[in-house]
Amino acid sequence: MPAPAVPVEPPALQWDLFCRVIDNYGDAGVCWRLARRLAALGQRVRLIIDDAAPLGWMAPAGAAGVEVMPWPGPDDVGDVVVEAFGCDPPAAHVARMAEQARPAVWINLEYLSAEPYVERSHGLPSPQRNGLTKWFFFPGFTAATGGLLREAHLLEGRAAFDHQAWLARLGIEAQPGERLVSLFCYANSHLPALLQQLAMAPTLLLLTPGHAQRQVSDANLPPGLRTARLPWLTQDDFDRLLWACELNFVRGEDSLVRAAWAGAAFAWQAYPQDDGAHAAKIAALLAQMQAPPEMAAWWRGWNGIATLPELPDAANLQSWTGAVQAWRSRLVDQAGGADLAERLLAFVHGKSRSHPAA
Ligand code: TRH
Repeated sequence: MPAPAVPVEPPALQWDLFCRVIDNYGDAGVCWRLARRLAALGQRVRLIIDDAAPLGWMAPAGAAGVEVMPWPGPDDVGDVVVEAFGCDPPAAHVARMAEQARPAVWINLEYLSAEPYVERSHGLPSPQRNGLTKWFFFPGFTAATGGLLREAHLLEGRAAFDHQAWLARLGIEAQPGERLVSLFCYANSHLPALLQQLAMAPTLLLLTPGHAQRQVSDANLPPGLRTARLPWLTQDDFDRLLWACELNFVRGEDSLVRAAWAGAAFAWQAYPQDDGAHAAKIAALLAQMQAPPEMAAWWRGWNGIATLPELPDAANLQSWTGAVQAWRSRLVDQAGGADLAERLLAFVHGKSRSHPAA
């Protein structure tokens, strides 16, 4: 009788992940999480980044299997080239890619959105003038997209998390009966109103560096509200911050995903765009989350699209928490539980096979 077939693991690929830091921290944040996740899946990763400064606080310890390199990166070409957010790898690197007998799989990792165009565009080829093909890979919230980054055992870690011990390490102590809320935001004219609304129940508001700390001063806090100023946290501790709070205010792309995994009530501030494109992003995300109407209304107000309603009290905030947790379950279960890195790996293996040596 023939021996049963042993599944053969494909060999580790060399990934070159190109990142330009344009604005804020999402570029570096998403690329670092992807690099680390691919390395955890046994891949070899070079993260070529034009400004590595944010990694100094996000990931001071680095990660096994990830080499951080300054732009323009290496002289050789790996098996996979990922350009984050259409950042265009250096021309010399693209020229070297075009000379390869077996071209690298070239991926453009796009921005995250819940809008319908994502499913239509995910996985499409973009033929280049030099004969190469660049593939669009869209993160997203459905099985027909590239999915979301989620580390193995993240939710188990979240379930076992001891928030009091973690807060104590940061020197933060909530008073009895005080709820914990985190704030990571852009400039927002509704902040004074938010502070008033939060003060309706005893609250300790944890302020991240930058916009949140600049806009909230201890001098004008309503009674009932206390604040603590956080240092820049590592990405892992940023996750823990969201786990420690019962209500999180997040912004941009990466912290939105982390708020989903945290499973606590949250409000998202989209990066405001002059053409108002953020309104469609918010509407699509709320629909995808199946957010209850009062949550959707508050989010719209927070994003300056409608009047800001009252924040629900703790009992009514449960409907937000329930919606986030139900959404999290749906996200985790889809595509056989594969996260973005696993879906990207499978996509790249498919393209390697369908693109034999030229
Ligand atoms: O910094 P952001 O606002 O970035 C955004 C998004 O990338 C958006 O897509 C882009 O269009 C816009 O910039 C220009 O928010 P985001 O995406 O949540 O990234 C923040 C990163 O910083 C995230 O990886 C979490 C990390 N972080 C820490 O690691 N420690 C901290 O203390 C804080 C506050 C954040």
